[in-house]
Amino acid sequence: MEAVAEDRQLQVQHATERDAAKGIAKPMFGMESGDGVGNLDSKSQDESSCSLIESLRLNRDRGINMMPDKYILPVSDRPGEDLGMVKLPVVDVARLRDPRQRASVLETLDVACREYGFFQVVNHGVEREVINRLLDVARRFFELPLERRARYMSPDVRAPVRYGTSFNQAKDAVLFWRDFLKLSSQPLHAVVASWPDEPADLREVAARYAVANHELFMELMEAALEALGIPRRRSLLAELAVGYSQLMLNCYPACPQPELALGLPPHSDYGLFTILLQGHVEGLQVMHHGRWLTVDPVPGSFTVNVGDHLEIYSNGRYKSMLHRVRVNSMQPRISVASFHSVPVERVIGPAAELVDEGNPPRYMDTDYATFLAYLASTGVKHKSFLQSRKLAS
Ligand SMILES: O=C(O)CCC(=O)C(=O)O
Repeated sequence: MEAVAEDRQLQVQHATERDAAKGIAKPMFGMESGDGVGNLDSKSQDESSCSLIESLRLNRDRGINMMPDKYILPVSDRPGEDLGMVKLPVVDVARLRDPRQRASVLETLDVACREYGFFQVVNHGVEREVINRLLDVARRFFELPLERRARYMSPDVRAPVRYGTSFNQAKDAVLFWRDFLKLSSQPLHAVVASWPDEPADLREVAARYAVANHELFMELMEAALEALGIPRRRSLLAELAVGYSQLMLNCYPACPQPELALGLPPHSDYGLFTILLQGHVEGLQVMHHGRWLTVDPVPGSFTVNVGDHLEIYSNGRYKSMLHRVRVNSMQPRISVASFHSVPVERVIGPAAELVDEGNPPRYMDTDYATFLAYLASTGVKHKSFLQSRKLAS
């Protein structure tokens, strides 16, 4: 009963009221909002399998304003009623750096990671100019003509630079309403030259962002280890300094019938922490006490979530929660997710200090290769990878 009462407090606004309050913006990509549902012709079907943005652009040029069938989810998988916003705990990094306030911020972080698996980060020190320029250059990349984006298309989920569509395009029975550009960002000096050279400022801006974002990740990991009661893990922190890092630039075009589709399906993330930059358009929803609630895109803040690795490392104390992305008919949405973890060859399991007779290990050791093999073979839906690493209790 308490959980239900708490959930009610979290529901502050209904989506339609929020949309009305924000006003309507013109879509940048593709179709105006409309209510027709139908099939694309076969050429468009082929092209839309490479890029959602492109198939929407083609349709607009032909005056077609319809929801393509291949994006229409079965009724049971549709987003359903909007249940309102979640008020995530706020981790203030400026306060974390103040020795007098650190303990109370660590407490907030600990509660957030246990109960929500998510928190907002403010006063993080990443320059506003870098953040704004990254969102802007991401938008300009997705607006490039297809042939200039298509150079980076690859069916290989292991490719360090990859432009694609949906969630796991090769495996998705119904496609998700998203195009993405994945940029591996470790080791930065070695990979930057393989990033797209258009728009001309993409490499410079994304590299500046990647450095600042990784520094924030290191600071948050140090804090999380302290909150878990295992501070000063120098060897782990040294590994994280050269660990796995990747930027995922996401573009969710305006969708003519958002109630039938999702930008991303319910999933959890693989790494330790994901640091998400959202523009001003909402869409991220988190599972909280069995309900999908929307995260407010607080300008200038990051939304951080615990990944599967941190749930495993903390032996289940911290939760890698399901999240998904709703789309809307009003305007496109850009987000940038930064995934961070240990080096790809490193095996991770529950920390020895968090395991004893009363707390036996709850997860098998795992590594990135196992995850990628899983992703390539089955697609990652719901929490299935993490579930596959759980030991029977
Ligand atoms: O776009 C978002 O808000 C979330 C992105 C996400 O969950 C992902 O890239 O895995």
